[in-house]
Amino acid sequence: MPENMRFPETFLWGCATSAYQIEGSPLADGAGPSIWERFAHTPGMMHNDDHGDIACDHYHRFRDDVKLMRDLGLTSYRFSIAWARILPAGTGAVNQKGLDFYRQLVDALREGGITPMATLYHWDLPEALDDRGGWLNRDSADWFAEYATTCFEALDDRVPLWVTLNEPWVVTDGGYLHGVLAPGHRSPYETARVTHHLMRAHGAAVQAYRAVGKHQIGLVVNLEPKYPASDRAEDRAATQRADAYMNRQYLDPALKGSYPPEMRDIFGDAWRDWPAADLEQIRQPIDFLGVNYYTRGLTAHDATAWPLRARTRRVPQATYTETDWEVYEQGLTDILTWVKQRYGDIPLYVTENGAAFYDPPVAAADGVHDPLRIDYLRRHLRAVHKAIAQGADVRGYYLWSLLDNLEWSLGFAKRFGIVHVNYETLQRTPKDSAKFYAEVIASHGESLSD
Ligand code: PNW
Repeated sequence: MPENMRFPETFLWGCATSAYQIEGSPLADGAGPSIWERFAHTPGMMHNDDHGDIACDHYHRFRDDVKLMRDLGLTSYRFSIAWARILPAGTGAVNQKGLDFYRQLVDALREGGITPMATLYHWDLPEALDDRGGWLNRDSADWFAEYATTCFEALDDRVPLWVTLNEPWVVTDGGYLHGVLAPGHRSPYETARVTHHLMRAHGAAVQAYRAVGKHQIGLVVNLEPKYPASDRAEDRAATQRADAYMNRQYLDPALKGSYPPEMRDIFGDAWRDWPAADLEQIRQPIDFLGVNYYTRGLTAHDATAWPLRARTRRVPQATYTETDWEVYEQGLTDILTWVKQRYGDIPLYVTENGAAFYDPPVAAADGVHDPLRIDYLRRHLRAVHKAIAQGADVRGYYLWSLLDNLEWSLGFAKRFGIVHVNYETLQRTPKDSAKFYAEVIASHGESLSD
């Protein structure tokens, strides 16, 4: 007898996207430029010189995209709000047209019975704030709280689920350590500082929400369970550092009020001990935690890998996605149950999970066949079910992504969507994986039993 894969009746079935990756028209209707606007138009930063000027043109086609979501049977949708559409200079004057766009989107979702989850920061800091030091400026927490409050006041009557930050680790590692994401800096000193300022901003936004909001707010982190590549002591120590760096660096301050002890070992002088009052501000009770999961890290010691002295090992017999991530679904079960074990009972959402595999730029007459993506999704949805069976309080799953979109500096070449986008015509074509997901949703997961 196959195991019954039915999910709880109230489980939310969603897709996730982010503003700069899908909307296009980043400067329309009074919006200010963001750091991604600047980065994407800096020669050499983007694959194929791609940029978000048009992207999926969701800004003009959002009603059609909501129709696609209804056809899929989605019960929730996670999107992000572009800070510089709301506050073109980052602080100060509010741009009503920016708020109107998101209000219309949210109203269309609700008419379709789709619960909105809004992310306040998915990497697109207003350029005007970057010119004032951006996340390196200690005032950034206040800037963020001002922006967050503006959004709460305008939209909390119709948005029941809020996210402060998307993946602070990626912001710091990609944006300030390795320079592959905006704003493209490379400094361990900056990285350590930005981590702390992002976490303070998170805390400040949660505090602001308690003053004006009536629903739920949480944090989204990308987690990668780290496993030692061997039993050797140096591989085990490297695994601990990698886990501290990617996973505990954000969850420990948010949920326990301290940074992991390994941080100084990793960053040396660049790490600082922060004032206790800061840590208190960071540790605000949150209503849920969002977990983005793509892969695991089989970890080995490597003295040349700066500054972590650890590297993810390739697994010869494993399947890899187009972004070179090992397909390892057990890692999703492991990380969800690890969160419960380390941080206690907290409502969880899988706020992103999905894969880029090769799909042709133009859909064929009979659609887009993406069996590898279906296989990836089936394995990971079963892994979520397994985590629930083991006691993790998982309340929803958001597939990354609804549409093929701008995969940041990797450009449009990496396709994560279950709906294909033709970037010449902007035509949408649901892939086979969209039909697969619609069946999962319609059967509350029971179709995963086959
Ligand atoms: C996430 N990593 O980014 C983001 O939230 C999305 O905007 C993005 O499109 C999606 O995943 C797919 O990449 C990540 O290196 C980027 O571990 C890098 C990592 C994880 C997540």
